[in-house]
Amino acid sequence: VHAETLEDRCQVAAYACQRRTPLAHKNQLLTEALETVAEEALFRGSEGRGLAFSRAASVLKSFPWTVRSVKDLSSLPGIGEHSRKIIQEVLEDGASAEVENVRQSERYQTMKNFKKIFGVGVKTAGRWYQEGLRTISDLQAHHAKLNSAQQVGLLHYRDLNSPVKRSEAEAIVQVVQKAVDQFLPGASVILTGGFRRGKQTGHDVDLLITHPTEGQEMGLLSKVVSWLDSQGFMLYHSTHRNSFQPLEDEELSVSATTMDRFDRCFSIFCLSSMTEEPGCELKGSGGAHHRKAVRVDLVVTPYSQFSFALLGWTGSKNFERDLRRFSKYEKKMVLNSHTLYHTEKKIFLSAASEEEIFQHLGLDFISPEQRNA
Ligand code: DGT
Ligand code: MG
Repeated sequence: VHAETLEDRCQVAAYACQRRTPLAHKNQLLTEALETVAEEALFRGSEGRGLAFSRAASVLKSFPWTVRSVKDLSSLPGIGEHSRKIIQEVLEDGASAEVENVRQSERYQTMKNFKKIFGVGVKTAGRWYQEGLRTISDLQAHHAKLNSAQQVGLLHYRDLNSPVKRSEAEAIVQVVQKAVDQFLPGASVILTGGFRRGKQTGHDVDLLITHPTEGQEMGLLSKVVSWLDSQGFMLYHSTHRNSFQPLEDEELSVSATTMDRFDRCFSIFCLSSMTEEPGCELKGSGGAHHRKAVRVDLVVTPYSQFSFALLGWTGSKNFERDLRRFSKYEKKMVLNSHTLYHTEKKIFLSAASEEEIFQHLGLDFISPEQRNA
C-alpha cells in the first residue's frame, strides 16, 4: 500500500457517473464559458463539439479546487485542446475573446431567445433565424408560423422563463397527488429532475407516478390529466404513449424497443396562489390571487421499472449520458429509464432501488445531490 499522493487525491474519473458533483462548485467562471461555446456548437448543429465542451465543463464541476493555471488540468480527463485554450484565456485575461464574441453575436442571442419558447428546439429556432426573424415581436407578427404548443408557449413566455421555485414545485406535487388519489389510492407522486438533486429552482417540474401493484397504473394518466384539465389546472397538455428520447447521443441511439415507452404528458400548469402582501388589487380581502404558468412533465411508470425511471429522470443530463456510456462501453450493458440489459448474458437485471442499479454496474452509489454533473 503506497502513501496517497496529492495527485492521487486529485484524480478525476473519466465518467460523470463515477464522480461526485455537488450543485455548488468552485469553477463557475470556467464552466460558464465552456457551456456558452457548448450551446453555440449545438445551435450550429455540431453535436460532437457541443458534447466535448459540455463534458469539459462537467469535469470542472466535480473538481474540488478552483483551477488557477492550465497546469492544474493535467490530472483531469476529457478536456480537449479547444477547451484548454478557452480555460487559459479566462484564467489569464479574465475572459475568452471567443466566448465573448459568441455572447455578443446576434445569431446566438436570437437562437437563445427563440429556444426559450416552449415547444421550440434548435431546428425551429435556426429556421426562423434564417428567415430573418429576430425578436419575440417578430414572431407575434408571424403567428401562423407557430404550432399550437408554441403559441401557448409564446403566450406564457414570461412565466415559463421565470424560475420555478421549490415551493411551487411542491404545491404542484400536492395538486397531482390529489388527482391521483381519486382514481388510484395508494399511488405515489415523486418529484424528480433538478429539484431531487437539491436545486432550489428549476425550469420545470418533473414528476413520476407509480403504484406498488404492477399493472394498476395502466390508464391512470389520461384520467388524471382530464381531471386536472376540468379543474382548470391545465393551460396546455400533450400526452404521448411512446416518447422520443432526446438524451441519446448518435453513437448510443437504441432501437425503438428500448426507447421510452412510458405514458408521458408534457403540460403547462396554471398555478394559483394567494399572496399575503399588502397593497395588492383586492385590498382588505387579505391578499391577491396570483396565477403563474409552470411547465410540468408527468410520467407514469410500472412499479418494476420505477428505480430505473427514478435514476433516469433525476439527471443531470451529463450524468445520465455518462451512465449509459459507462454501461455500454465498460459493462456491455444497456441502461435506459425502464431496464438494465446485459448484452452478453442476454438477461435483464432487475432492481428495487437506485442503489441496486449502481451495484449491478459496479459503481459506488452517488446520491442525487452529487449528480449535478
Ligand atoms: P431544470 O428543469 O432546468 O432545473 O433541470 P433538470 O435537470 O430537471 O432537467 P430536465 O427537466 O430537462 O430533465 C430532468 C431529467 O430528466 C434530465 O436530467 C434527464 C431526464 N430526461 C429529460 N427528458 C427525458 C426523456 O425524454 N426521457 C428520459 N428517459 N429522460 C429524460
Ligand atoms: Mg426539470
